[in-house]
Amino acid sequence: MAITEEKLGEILEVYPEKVRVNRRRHIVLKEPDTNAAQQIEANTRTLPGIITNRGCAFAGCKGVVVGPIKDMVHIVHGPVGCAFYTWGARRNKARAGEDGKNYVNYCFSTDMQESDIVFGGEKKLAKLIDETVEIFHPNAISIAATCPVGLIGDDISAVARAAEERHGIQVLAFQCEGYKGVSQSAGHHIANNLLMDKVIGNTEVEKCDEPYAVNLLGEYNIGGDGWEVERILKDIGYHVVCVMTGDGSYEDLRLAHTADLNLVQCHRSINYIAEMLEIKYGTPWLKVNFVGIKSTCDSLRAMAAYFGDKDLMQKTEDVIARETARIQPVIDQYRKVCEGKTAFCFVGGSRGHHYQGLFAEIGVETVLAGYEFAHRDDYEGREVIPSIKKDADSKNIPDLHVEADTKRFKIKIDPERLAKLREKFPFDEYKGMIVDMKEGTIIVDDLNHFETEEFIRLLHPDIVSSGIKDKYVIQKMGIPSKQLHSYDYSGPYAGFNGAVNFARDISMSFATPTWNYIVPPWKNQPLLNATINGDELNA
Ligand code: CFM
Repeated sequence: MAITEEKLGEILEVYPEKVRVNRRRHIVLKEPDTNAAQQIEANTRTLPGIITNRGCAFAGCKGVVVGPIKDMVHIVHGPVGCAFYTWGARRNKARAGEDGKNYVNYCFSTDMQESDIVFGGEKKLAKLIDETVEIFHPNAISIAATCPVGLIGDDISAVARAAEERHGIQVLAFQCEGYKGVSQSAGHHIANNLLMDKVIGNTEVEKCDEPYAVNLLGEYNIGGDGWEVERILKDIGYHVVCVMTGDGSYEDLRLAHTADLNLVQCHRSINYIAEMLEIKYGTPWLKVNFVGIKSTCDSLRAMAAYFGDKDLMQKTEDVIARETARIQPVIDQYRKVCEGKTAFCFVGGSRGHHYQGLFAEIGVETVLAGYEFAHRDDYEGREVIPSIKKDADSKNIPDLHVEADTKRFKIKIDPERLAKLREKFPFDEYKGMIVDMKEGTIIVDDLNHFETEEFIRLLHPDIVSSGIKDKYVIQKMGIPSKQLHSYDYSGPYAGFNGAVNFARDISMSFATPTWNYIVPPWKNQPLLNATINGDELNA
């Protein structure tokens, strides 16, 4: 059943009027004219009482952007629960580099107790830093502030400065208290600012000696995604200077200014660094998407076009031909199971868009999609950025002001050639999710649990891709639910091998006999109600 304004009205009817008006602004019914700009409200506070899937600023900073950097120790200054829930669950995998350092498997926390809240936790934090250096010898340390730290006023920056002097390594203090901002998105911004300010370029190294040097931004190696992307890039002949931040290292991050091109996978979490790298060092960025076969091929071709080298272009085509010939027959088999099915695709801030192409490649149509915490530009495209109104919450996170580095700024590509490439490829550009969605589909920002159930009842999707907070509610409704945050212990799903894994896992979701034991609610309800001569008819 397609969604109509009337049906939508019925779903929202139960809300009090103010809530109804608010929620309606977060929902878009895709209109036929794809050129007509459709506006959505995003990155504003979730209304009290609504059960949202969102996280907090601390989660976005420590859990998402900073946490995966493997040769640093990441200290959570706060209660142990904050540390635990931003540690293992995200599946950002890492292997030790040449120096043997990988602390991603450890969870570090000051484990604040009542007495620390009353008397302050600075001494405890300083002691933990000393012990950490003594036992683990990390290349650098991060301190992430949780809510109580901001409330009691512990000065983590002062503790960090003193520790830097004592130990001679960088200690970065992230003021990312959970309550700053409306979601984890605020934490991404805080993390981007400090990494840009203190880490990137903090080295004597001026240039990279390898050809085709790229940074991979916004790739967090969930389930090994980054490893599959790196496999492909290295096969073609690229040199990956650093990955931000999946399986990434502090040492590599310092060299990020030496790359010739920045690749942006997740626009939401890292666009700030991409922009600042361009201003400071003159490095353009390319919006890539390594989820889905076509998107992967498109991204590889855009990269090759940027470098403009004939051999590189040929190698790109060779790898694409070899990989697609290898995987397509396998995907085709799985497609037989999935063909004609429909999906909801609701994830955090970029995957709600990125996975739609991969779903389509296995024959699954996305009928509803959305983001937990994205901004309007992730829905409508970057051209709306100047028109996004600042509110008290967004003003809370200052923009870091950067200027061209007088010594290191370098034009990497002839501006005229870049302008030409822009006509064909998304350099410094992201057009957002809405433009890629079909007429009659629905886009929902900050989808909540009530609306999830109501849209499922109305649209009867065959699979819902979402997260742990709603997975089991959905499955109890008789619908397979695929976590696209953690991949349910599977993956990688990126690149060519990832596409095969995804096709296998999704077809398995459909093929399992489990669903014979659970009846979706609408299966017990008549699809048609009518009366003939006073008698009720149900069909
Ligand atoms: Fe970027 Fe992410 Fe996402 Fe994100 Fe996240 Fe994640 Fe995500 Mo979960 S950085 S916005 S804050 S792609 S943890 S790896 S899956 S919500 S869609």
